[in-house]
Amino acid sequence: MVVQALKDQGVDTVFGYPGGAVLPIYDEIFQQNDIRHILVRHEQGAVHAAEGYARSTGKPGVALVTSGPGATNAVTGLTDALMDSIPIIVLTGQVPTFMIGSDAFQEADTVGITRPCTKHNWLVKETDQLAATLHEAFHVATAGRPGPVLIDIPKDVQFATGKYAPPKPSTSHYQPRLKGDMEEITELVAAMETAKRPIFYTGGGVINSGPAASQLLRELVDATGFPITSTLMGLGAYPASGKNWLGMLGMHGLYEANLAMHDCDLMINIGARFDDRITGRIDAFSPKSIKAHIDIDPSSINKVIKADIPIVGDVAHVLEDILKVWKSRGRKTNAEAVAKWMGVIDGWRSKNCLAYTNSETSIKPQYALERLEALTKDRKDRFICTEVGQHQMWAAQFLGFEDPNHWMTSGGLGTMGYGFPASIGVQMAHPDALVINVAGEASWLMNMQELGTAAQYRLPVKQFILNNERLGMVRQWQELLHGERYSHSWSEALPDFVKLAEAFGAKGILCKDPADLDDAIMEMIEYDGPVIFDCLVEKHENCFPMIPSGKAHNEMLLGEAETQGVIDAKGSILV
Ligand SMILES: Cc1cc2nc3c(=O)[nH]c(=O)nc-3n(C[C@H](O)[C@H](O)[C@H](O)COP(=O)(O)OP(=O)(O)OC[C@H]3O[C@@H](n4cnc5c(N)ncnc54)[C@H](O)[C@@H]3O)c2cc1C
Ligand SMILES: Cc1ncc(C[n+]2csc(CCOP(=O)(O)OP(=O)(O)O)c2C)c(N)n1
Repeated sequence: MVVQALKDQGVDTVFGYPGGAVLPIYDEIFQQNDIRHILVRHEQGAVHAAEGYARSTGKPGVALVTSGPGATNAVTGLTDALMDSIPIIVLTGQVPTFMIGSDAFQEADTVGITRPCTKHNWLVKETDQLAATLHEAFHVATAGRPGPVLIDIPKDVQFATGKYAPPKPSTSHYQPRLKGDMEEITELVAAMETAKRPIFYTGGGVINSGPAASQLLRELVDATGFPITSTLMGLGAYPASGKNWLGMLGMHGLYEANLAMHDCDLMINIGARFDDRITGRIDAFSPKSIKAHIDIDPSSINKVIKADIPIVGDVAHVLEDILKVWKSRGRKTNAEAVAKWMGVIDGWRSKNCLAYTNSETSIKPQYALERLEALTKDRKDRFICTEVGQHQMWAAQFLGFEDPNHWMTSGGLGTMGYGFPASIGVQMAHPDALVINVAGEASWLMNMQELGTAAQYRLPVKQFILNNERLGMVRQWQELLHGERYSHSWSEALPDFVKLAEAFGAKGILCKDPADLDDAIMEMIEYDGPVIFDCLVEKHENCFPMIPSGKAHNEMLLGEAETQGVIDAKGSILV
């Protein structure tokens, strides 16, 4: 029933790790060829791989793990997917129903443990409920605001036989609203017609809504001429080469994007959730603007920031209606004022906030990413994953994303160890694509065991490690906010990454000289197999711009290079 339900739901790949409580399912997997099972090396890896698969395809990802430690190892991945609204289905084995509650071997209260970190979960005690529950799980994971679901299946239920019910059109009570309220949409269009300093602030919800949403967004931005910025999670929904693109906003966002958010008079939030890395100090957040908020999850609206124009609905549906209404009313904007506004933004842009001082002797992490971008940006099949830290922010700043679903990163939970298994999931879904995980050495080591998975399946994932021998983001905060007291923010026993790669049958490349970088990157790209690229970078480089936690958008720290000498003793200034 489990395998048949997965097939009927269109699943082609399952990431998993076996154990006693799931052996009947593994036995069925062995006896069929329609679904590929990828044996990871840790259950956290299975869940992140399923996330990478889901984010890069728009289809739900599936993981299969055993009871007890298998299930508890999946908790970080589930929480990660919940925070970032990623649709995944996790199947866990459970001890037989008659042993539940007896402290049986490898028993854990999986539904209890995962209740707060799933969108929904089920313990299936009756075999006849199994098929319907599996189909409902796919519906819940993907409908409305996507998220992780978990189905806990006791071993006696797995051994039993029963009647399989194929999927039918959903009769579920869970039917999220897709169409926005037309009155609110008309109010938003009226505000767009008169706005002098408008801005689109877009997020992961545009990606979640599917490719049509990105197309409609492009049409709306190009037709209105309004500037657009995006959260970390929404990169690629509007192309980085687009003329109205301001770059990412938020804590490490661009100067021009953050100041435009602060000074705008109409903020149109499309599928973003006013995360604290965006708002900074709430009482100083964009004080003079009318705020419209389009979100499929009613609980997201008014949660952090009061919406003047709340629109509950799916991004694609709402954008379609906005365009219809706006066109029917004569495609009006306050063009003169908007042109002036773009001029102001250009002034901020001229500050060149990503400028950095390059070096001929050591590799600056920004330079490494600039070269990676130059050498790979023309490849439509490029997918980028990241770990968490400075490298993640530099990747967001220095790599340009032209299409949705090509950027996989852990935003809400900020899970070190996410990127490598996620890259495995992406590569499984796109076998011929160029899949690169931009990593810090500390994050990468958190799930390094997945090198075994990459080697076993000959997955040509490229691990581009910006190795500063530091927990760089932590070290940066300690430098700027904790009096340069570097408490436990470096590792003293890093492995030789080239030997490590070779030990697993992968390729290792070491690069420490900026002059060698281009050739080394090309060698990495051209190698047909997994590669660990150990890029030794400047150890104490800081990632700017930076809005310290709890500060306002216009209290941004800039780095030395952009401030043209107007800096304080620490090499940074308050704007
Ligand atoms: C080290 C570090 C630094 C960071 N710095 C930054 C930073 O500088 N800038 C930044 O932007 N982020 C940063 N982040 C990420 C940040 O923590 C949040 O994850 C991110 O800002 C949230 O993005 P989002 O608002 O697009 O939300 P998401 O988590 O993507 O949420 C999407 C929203 O859209 C809604 N939605 C989903 N599907 C649909 C649909 N079909 N239709 C309509 N609505 C839908 C959801 O209900 C939700 O409200 C950082 C993370 C880390 C780890
Ligand atoms: C699992 C986990 N533990 C701790 C943290 C806190 N944290 C955020 S960034 C960071 C340092 C990351 O170092 P590295 O991967 O080397 O990247 P860098 O910042 O140097 O680019 C730490 C410890 C986290 N995000 N996730």
